[in-house]
Amino acid sequence: MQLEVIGVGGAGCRIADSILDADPAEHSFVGDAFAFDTDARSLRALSAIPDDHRHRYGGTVENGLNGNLQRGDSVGEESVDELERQLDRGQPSIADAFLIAVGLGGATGGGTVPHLVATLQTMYDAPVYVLATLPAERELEAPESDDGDPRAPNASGSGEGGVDGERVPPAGDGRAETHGIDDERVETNDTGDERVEAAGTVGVGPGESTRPPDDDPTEELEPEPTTRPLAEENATRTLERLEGLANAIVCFDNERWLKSAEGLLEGRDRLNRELAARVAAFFGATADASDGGTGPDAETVIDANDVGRILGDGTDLVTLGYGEQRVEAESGSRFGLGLFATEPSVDTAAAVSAIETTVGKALRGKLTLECDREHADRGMLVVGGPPEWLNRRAITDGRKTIESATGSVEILGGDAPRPGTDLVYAVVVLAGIEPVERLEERRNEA
Ligand SMILES: Nc1nc2c(ncn2[C@@H]2O[C@H](COP(=O)(O)OP(=O)(O)OP(=O)(O)O)[C@@H](O)[C@H]2O)c(=O)[nH]1
Ligand SMILES: [Mg+2]
Repeated sequence: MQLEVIGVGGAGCRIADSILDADPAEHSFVGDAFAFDTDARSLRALSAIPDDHRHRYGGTVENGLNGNLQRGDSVGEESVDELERQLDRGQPSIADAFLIAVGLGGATGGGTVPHLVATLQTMYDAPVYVLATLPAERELEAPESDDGDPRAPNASGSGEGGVDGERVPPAGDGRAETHGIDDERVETNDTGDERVEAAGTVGVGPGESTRPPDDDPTEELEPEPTTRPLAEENATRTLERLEGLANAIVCFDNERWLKSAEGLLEGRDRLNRELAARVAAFFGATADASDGGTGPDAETVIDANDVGRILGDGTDLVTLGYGEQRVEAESGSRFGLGLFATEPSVDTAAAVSAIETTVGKALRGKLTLECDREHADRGMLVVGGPPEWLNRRAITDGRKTIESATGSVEILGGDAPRPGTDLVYAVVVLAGIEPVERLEERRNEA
């Protein structure tokens, strides 16, 4: 299955970028990836999406809409035809589905996505799925600033009043150091010791260059807001707008995935990688030989129809679970062992146990959006890994485990043989998971 991945707004573009980055060469599921934003600086900071698939819109809007959803809605409405035409740089007409990534707390993404989804629904037959992040509570904090500038960041954007770790002030010119996109420091350093944080009123997230772009050295750089007081309200409104438009909404709850003292700007690259890895594990399983993939075919292939059946078309919420375990794999080539390979020598009990473990982690572990497993209406299990480890009976048992946890009889199972790898992994997709506590609380408040 081939997906047309479209990111809208800062979060959406970064997530689309991460998905393209995680798209496995041998089982590529991304047909095209696009990034649309009103903020040129955010677009420039992307790494995987090619330049001609990045598009800035919104006329005179400079650095995004800073959470003004009403403006986002009008800009989105005015721009949707322009955005839709951008897609012709790729091959949207042969896509099996669209996946539109958006951060629900913002204005650009949140304002545009309902218009874009509606337009795609009328232009194409393929289903339109939305991949949406829910804001973290620590973003809502009113900014602490002397001059009342709503863009001035408070300490690291953390709702808990900042981290205890040592602050490293920005370099002498008032700008934080430039970090490359590939800078792994955010991930490798959990203590925050080496973090470059906002001091005073200039704040930038790691992985974000503060240098003016080469083409326009005079461009004024507004700091990115570290708090978004309207994020939760925006999220609720945009979710409502999507009702009846999107086929399904895959959710990712930033609150659950950030570490306790971590600000969004610090943690977001890691979060995006985690989310992209889950998306890739799921949709990568749907990319088979007919998509130009290589290697052995799955015993039970999941295709676009299966995905459509499980995700549905009633704007149901969807959550993803993931588990993996390293195993000792045959040292075969990635391109399939073929008929002439020596007999694989994996102990059945070990294979069964690896699958049981990963399915358990995927089902009981942290989901992209926490939900009561029993509420899921439909689901899917994909087990991937070295072919000799993919024990059929264990996969069937895994599917039954999910049936009994959810009480649903609509659970599909599939496998994804990956020769030459040493990971057994399981992805659990749960659809129709409402009521979800995280959202009900907000709705009741609204
Ligand atoms: N997971 C994740 N969430 C993000 C990221 N960036 C922002 N968010 C979330 O997405 C919400 C919206 O932020 P943006 O996507 O930057 O907003 P936007 O769509 O660009 O809208 P404006 O900047 O207000 O014009 C925030 O409130 C955060 O909850 C990211 O890189 N990853
Ligand atoms: Mg923005």
